[in-house]
Amino acid sequence: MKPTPVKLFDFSFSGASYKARLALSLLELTVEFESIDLMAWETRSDYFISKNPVAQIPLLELSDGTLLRESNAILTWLTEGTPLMPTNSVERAQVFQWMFFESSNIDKNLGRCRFMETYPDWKKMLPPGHLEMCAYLGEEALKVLDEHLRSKQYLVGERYTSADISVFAYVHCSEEGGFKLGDYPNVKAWCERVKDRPGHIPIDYQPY
Ligand SMILES: N[C@@H](CCC(=O)N[C@@H](CS)C(=O)NCC(=O)O)C(=O)O
Repeated sequence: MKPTPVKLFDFSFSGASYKARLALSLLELTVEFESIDLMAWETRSDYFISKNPVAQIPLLELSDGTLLRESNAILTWLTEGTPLMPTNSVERAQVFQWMFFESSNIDKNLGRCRFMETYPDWKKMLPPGHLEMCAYLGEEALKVLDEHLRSKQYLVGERYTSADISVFAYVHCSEEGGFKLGDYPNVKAWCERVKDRPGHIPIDYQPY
């Protein structure tokens, strides 16, 4: 029997955690939430590291005791067997293609710029030029996305999938990191379509 999700270790500001929070809402799944305060270094506490040695949220606890980490793996597991995850092998591969792109090109660039602009004290921890490189690579990622969405409503197979959830998480709030979505009209229109989906919740919605 497939285990059920029971608890999400989460933090409101975190775009990675938002992917899991949004999928749970879209799928009408109720879980317990435990806030792990990034700014108070709670991800580095002995309590949390005993659950996730990588010291990162999100972390999803399942009814059989499994602890699942990595937002895109959590998203894949939650949406498996639902309309949010295609069954066609090519479309599934395309969902993963966008999730890997998200992890390497979006989270690392748009997500990092948003974090550093929101908490500028942390900028001193970065090597010189690092944030400028993230800003440049973030624009490159938005260009790829905007071109893809020129003739498409959603990222894969013309319907809303977990690829859209994954990529939306850090793209829709990228203006907080200094990006201008007005420069990417297809991305901006896609963000509005995603926000209109039944069950959608904003990133700062706190279910606890
Ligand atoms: N690849 C991971 C990244 C998760 C991640 O970067 N989590 C951040 C918050 S958004 C975190 O927990 N940082 C705490 C730390 O590094 O101490 C995923 O997608 O889940």
